[in-house]
Amino acid sequence: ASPLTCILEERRGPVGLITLNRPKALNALSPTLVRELVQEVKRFDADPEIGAIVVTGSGDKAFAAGADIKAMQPLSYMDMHKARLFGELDELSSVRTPIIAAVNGFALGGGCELAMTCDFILAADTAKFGQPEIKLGTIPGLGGTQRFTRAVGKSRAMELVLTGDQMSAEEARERGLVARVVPAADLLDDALKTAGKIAAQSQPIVAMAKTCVNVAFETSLAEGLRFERAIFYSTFATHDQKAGMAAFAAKEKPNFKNE
Ligand code: CO8
Repeated sequence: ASPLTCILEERRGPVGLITLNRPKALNALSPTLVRELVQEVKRFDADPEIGAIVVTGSGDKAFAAGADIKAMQPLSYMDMHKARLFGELDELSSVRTPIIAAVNGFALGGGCELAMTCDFILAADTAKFGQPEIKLGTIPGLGGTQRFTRAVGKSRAMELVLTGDQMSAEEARERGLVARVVPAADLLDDALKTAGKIAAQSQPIVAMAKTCVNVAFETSLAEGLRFERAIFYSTFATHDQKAGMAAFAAKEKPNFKNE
């Protein structure tokens, strides 16, 4: 495999840590960065030792300040159409391992969209979210008009997409875009600890729970409830449900085997 040039990846026990690493461009997304990111996420997903993934940005200034504007500026419609810029990000939707975005600093444009593509967001108190594409004469192209609107509601999403203004971490928490806000200095530790808690559970059961929550965004309530019930029943065909409930009754820690 060729060496990584735009991201760093490391293992922290059962957690895979990926750091977007183009600090001079505030970790702006380039085709290489996105290709490497998706490749390493998929590698962690295929690794039975890894139970959760954290994605963060290098430095304390930015998670990612968007797609690389300087690289995009000269592209034509046909360039965009043919290149399917950042199309690999669609592959993240088939990843079973939970992905936490640990957002330090700016998450703007494609950076905000990448964070929203993850399963949930933990934010530093210094984080800023926004879809500023309108100020560049374009619009969000990686889900910003869709996921942002579902997360914060139509009115505020419309205001930010049309003005390009930013939202604070605290507001993002109040509106449900982020799960929690933590002091910037504690963000990575907190994200790794949270990922560790998830990685300590049964991996197949975690994947089932993740799928069910995601279905809530894609179907009617009645369908979603039926889907959840079927998956709930199916957990009773696993070793780990037996082990988890037996351990509770015995006042012991469960020994999950991921089966
Ligand atoms: N692309 C390229 N370079 C960037 C980007 C970016 N998105 N953001 C920052 N940089 C660079 C700056 O050019 C600067 O480089 P240099 O030192 O060589 O001049 C360096 O990073 C530091 O940035 P600033 O000096 O601007 O730092 P400030 O603290 O003054 O400002 C901001 C920080 C507010 C974050 C500012 O940099 C900014 O506004 N950045 C652009 C934010 C933006 O508009 N993002 C949206 C980009 S468009 C997008 O994401 C579309 C995605 C959809 C793709 C769809 C594909 C199908």
